[in-house]
Amino acid sequence: MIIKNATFVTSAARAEQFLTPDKPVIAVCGKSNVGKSSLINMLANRKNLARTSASPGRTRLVNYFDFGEFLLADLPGYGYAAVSKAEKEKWGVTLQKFFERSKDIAHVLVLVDIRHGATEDDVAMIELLNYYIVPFTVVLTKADKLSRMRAESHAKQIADSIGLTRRNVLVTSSQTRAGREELLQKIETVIPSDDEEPKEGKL
Ligand SMILES: Nc1nc2c(ncn2[C@@H]2O[C@H](COP(=O)(O)OP(=O)(O)O)[C@@H](O)[C@H]2O)c(=O)[nH]1
Ligand SMILES: [Mg+2]
Repeated sequence: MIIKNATFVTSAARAEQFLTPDKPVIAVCGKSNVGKSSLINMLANRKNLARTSASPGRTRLVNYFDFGEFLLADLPGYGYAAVSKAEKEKWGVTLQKFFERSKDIAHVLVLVDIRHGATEDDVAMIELLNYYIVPFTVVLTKADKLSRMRAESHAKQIADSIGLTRRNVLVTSSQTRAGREELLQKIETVIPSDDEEPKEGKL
C-alpha cells in the first residue's frame, strides 16, 4: 500500500465526538512515550503530522488522520505516572467507550517498547480488546535501540509473555523506518477493500 497524502481530520475529547467513520479505522494505542506519534509520522512519510514529544502524556485526545484507504485514530497514551488518578480514570473511560464501538474499528495496533516489554497497562489493554473482540497486532517500537539479535530475542519473549505467536508481533523503528513495509502490508490485510472480502477474517 502506498500512502499518498495523509491529513489530520479532527480531535475528539469525548465519546460523543468520536467519528462515525466512512472507512475502516485503524487505532493506535500504547503507553505514553512509546512512540505512537512517531510511528504515525513514519507511516505518513511526514515529520509533523502527529506531534511527537519528548515529554510524555501530552496527547489527551483521540486524534483522527485520513490515510486515504483508512482512518487512523491516535488514542490517548496510558500509564503516565505524573497524571492524577481522576485523570487516569477519565482516560480509561474514554478508551473503553472507544472500544465499545468495536464494529467501527477494523484493527488496533498496540505499541510496546521493545526494550521494556508489555506493561500491566498493555496487558489490561489487550484484555479490553479481547473482551470487545477487536483484532489487534502488537507493534514493537524503538528497535533501533537494540542490536538486531537482541531485538529478535526480545520480540520472541514479548510475544510469549502475552500469549501471542511471533507472527503477531511486528518489530519497528520510526527512526530507521524498519518494519514500515510489513506494517503497511499488515494493514492492507485487515482493511476490506471495495471489491473483495477482507483477506484475513477475524479468527
Ligand atoms: N530511538 C528512537 N526513538 C523514538 C522512536 N520512536 C519514538 N521515539 C522517541 O520517543 C519519544 C516519544 O515519542 P512519541 O512518538 O511522541 O510517543 P507517544 O507519546 O507514544 O506519541 C520521542 O522523544 C521520540 O523521538 C524510535 O523508533 N526510535
Ligand atoms: Mg503522541
